[in-house]
Amino acid sequence: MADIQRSAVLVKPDGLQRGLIGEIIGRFERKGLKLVGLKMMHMTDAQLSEWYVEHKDRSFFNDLKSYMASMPIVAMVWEGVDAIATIRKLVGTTLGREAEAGSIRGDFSMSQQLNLIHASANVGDAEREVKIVFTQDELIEYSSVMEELIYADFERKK
Ligand code: 3AN
Repeated sequence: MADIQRSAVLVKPDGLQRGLIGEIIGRFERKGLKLVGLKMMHMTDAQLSEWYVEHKDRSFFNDLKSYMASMPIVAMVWEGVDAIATIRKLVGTTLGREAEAGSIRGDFSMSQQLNLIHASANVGDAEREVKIVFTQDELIEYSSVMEELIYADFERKK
């Protein structure tokens, strides 16, 4: 049985400033993921405190929030079978200079903090994160003509 999931993705300030939005979206599109939400925004301190709640006691928490609030970001929601783990693999591990070659961080980042992109770590985080930046009517339901080329029939049945 297919597990169709949604993942919240942010192109962080460094990704936007470095002109990597198209590159990142292109990788997800080519993989076969489906875009269901997209916007450019400034994240507020309140949104970031909620977003990074698991890091609230870490030394880098305030620094991370100010960097994320310093410039606009692009927020997206991508959908697909097992989308959460699939996207984490495309993104690569946290420390850019050690991330796997071929991943987004592995190909474009050297840093632990300036690592270009955020992607939900698990189903609970994805549900929480999507709600922090998107309202229900900003998530667009549509059928993609590509789906039957990307998945076999049995994989597309929920
Ligand atoms: P990931 O984004 O790979 O899931 P997390 O959840 O461990 O990584 O960390 C969230 C974000 O916090 C990272 N993307 C990175 O920007 C920042 N971060 C993580 N560890 C550090 C650190 N030791 N120093 C500074 N920033 C960090």
